[in-house]
Amino acid sequence: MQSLALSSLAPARLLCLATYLGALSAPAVAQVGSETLGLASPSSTATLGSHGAIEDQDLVAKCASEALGRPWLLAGGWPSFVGDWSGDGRWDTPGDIDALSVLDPGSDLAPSEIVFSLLADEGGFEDGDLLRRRSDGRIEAWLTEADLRTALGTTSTAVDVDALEIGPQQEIWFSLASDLSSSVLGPIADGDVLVIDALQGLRRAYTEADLQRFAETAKGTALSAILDCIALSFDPADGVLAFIVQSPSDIDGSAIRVDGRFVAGFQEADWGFTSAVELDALTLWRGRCSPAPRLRCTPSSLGLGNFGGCTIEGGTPSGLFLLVLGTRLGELRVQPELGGAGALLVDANDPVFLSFAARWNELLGVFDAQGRAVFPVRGEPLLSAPFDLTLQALDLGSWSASTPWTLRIG
Ligand SMILES: [Ca+2]
Ligand SMILES: [Ca+2]
Ligand SMILES: [Ca+2]
Repeated sequence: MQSLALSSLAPARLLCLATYLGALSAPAVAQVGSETLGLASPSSTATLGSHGAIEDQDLVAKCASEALGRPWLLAGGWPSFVGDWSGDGRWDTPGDIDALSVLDPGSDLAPSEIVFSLLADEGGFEDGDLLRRRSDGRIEAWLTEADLRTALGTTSTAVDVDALEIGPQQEIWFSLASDLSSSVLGPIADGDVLVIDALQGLRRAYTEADLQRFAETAKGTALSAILDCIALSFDPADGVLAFIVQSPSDIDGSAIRVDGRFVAGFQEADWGFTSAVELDALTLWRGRCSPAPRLRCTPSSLGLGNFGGCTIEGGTPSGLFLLVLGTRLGELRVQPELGGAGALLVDANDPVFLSFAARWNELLGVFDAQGRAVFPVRGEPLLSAPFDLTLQALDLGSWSASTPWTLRIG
């Protein structure tokens, strides 16, 4: 098994890893068909079988054909996704993601194609802002809460988007976290589904009572009050809108269609959570199922000179992987067909990345027969401490990027 220590990786000759990677061609894998893929976030900490705890801000992924969900972006990966949005020099972790949509559902997923909303104001953003990660690694408001207030005809600052789907014409399907009085639509319930589009402006697509009826049809029985609509997505199989409700507890993780059916492969039990779970964010799209190898390091904070350990699971059995490290965030898309997490999150012009890339042959590792690899890391003063380091692994056998992990050094 490959053993790696950052202590052995002093800057040396400059050989650009991007050039090296560009010279590699993607493996000639058989073209697999597309299917329904999903990303979701729980509303509070839940347990996903052997994957362990999934927290409020975590995103789990699932293909319709998979028996269980799996981690995609965890608390340890988020800092490499949002960077330093609080401006204190350290990368940050959002508290809770409560709405999520893929911007371009016609493609394989890359992180810059996700729009999301926060449960609470943080990082200089409002809980009603719709946020997107730019390809240069910065988070921007794709649509601001102020824009929404204008569209809704309200001056209330209590506008929190808790369900989101961006439609094929970039129209915004959403639901609010709390009831609101709108000068355009009158009273709006937190279970109503609203739409803003360029032609018609704001309209109410479905009422909370409509969703109650659809949920009861899907379940085949009368239900207690659904209380709230907390996630929205079109079913990519045929474009029918689907939603998740806050209650009752046995369907608050299931995607229910407005024609009174469940989305195949995305009922609550299909995710494989082994504790009670409520999914407060969901997005479905159609693409190639490409599970990302999962990278984790413990501890996430390393004092200078201290050792920690990293594990990759879900890699190609007995295949090669290449570790990619950097201290500046960007988006190094090696090739458009890169699977797994869909992109490498480091900045290709980061001097620390380039110094590691110069010794890429020392960053090669081998997965064991179970597709697992374990290696040590040591906190080295690559920059003046404290600083953050992002790590990803590139599975050369499946040509997929692992989930990111963030090491806080110093
Ligand atoms: Ca959440
Ligand atoms: Ca929100
Ligand atoms: Ca709602």
